[in-house]
Amino acid sequence: MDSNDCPPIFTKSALKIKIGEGSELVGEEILQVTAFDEDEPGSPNSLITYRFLNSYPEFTIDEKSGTIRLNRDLDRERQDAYELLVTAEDGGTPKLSSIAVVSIQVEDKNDCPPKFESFGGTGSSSSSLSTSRVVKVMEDWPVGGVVTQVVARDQDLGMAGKIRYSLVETGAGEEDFILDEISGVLRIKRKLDYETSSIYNLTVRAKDLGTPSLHSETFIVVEVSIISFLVISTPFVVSIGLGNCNDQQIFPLLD
Ligand SMILES: [Ca+2]
Ligand SMILES: [Ca+2]
Ligand SMILES: [Ca+2]
Ligand SMILES: [Ca+2]
Repeated sequence: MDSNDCPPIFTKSALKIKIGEGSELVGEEILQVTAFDEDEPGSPNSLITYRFLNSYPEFTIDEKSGTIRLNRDLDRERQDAYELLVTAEDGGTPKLSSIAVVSIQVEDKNDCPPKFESFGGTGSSSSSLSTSRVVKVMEDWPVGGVVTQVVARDQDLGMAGKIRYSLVETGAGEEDFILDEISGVLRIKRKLDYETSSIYNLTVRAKDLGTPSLHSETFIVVEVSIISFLVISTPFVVSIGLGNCNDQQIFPLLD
């Protein structure tokens, strides 16, 4: 009469695999764990059941075969590694079991396009709209003067997360501006002239250096403010009766 004196033993108690992120392998077998039990073949004492001790919705295990499948897509930006604890338990009384560890590393793919951050204006007033950013510049802002800076982030690794900025040619007068492809700083390239162009609707692209490359776009509205030497910027006070008559302001009477 066999007694249950042998626990199931995994052929490998520690396994490491790498899986690319994404959904390509959903439903597929990614590996199989195997254990042996030396008690009487065909008896409950050697009948093995596989289970996870910790559970993730991303993985399932077949109780009888030890086959581990991918149950849903992996996203390296959400979780880049898993450690699955698998137990193999026999059907004896009492039950005996052992544990194996499956380490899964999620490999990166270029699945994140660059994402523009909220706006930071420079040297001029600014406001942020949901789809475009408005920057006001005086028409005498010098060539080379900074108008604004765009910043985008990309969560991918390596080249897939490196960003280059550019002005998209849409015929909106982008040749009057220059955008630094590394820093995202927008500067004036040609002297602005309110009478020629008082508003620009620029399209800015951020692309990553992944293969294939991903990109996104945002919009900058540059409003050119006219320079008027007649503008009086401070509250005007007419002084009368103080000092001599040269201090007094004299206005023509209008009909
Ligand atoms: Ca056993
Ligand atoms: Ca991802
Ligand atoms: Ca990624
Ligand atoms: Ca990317």
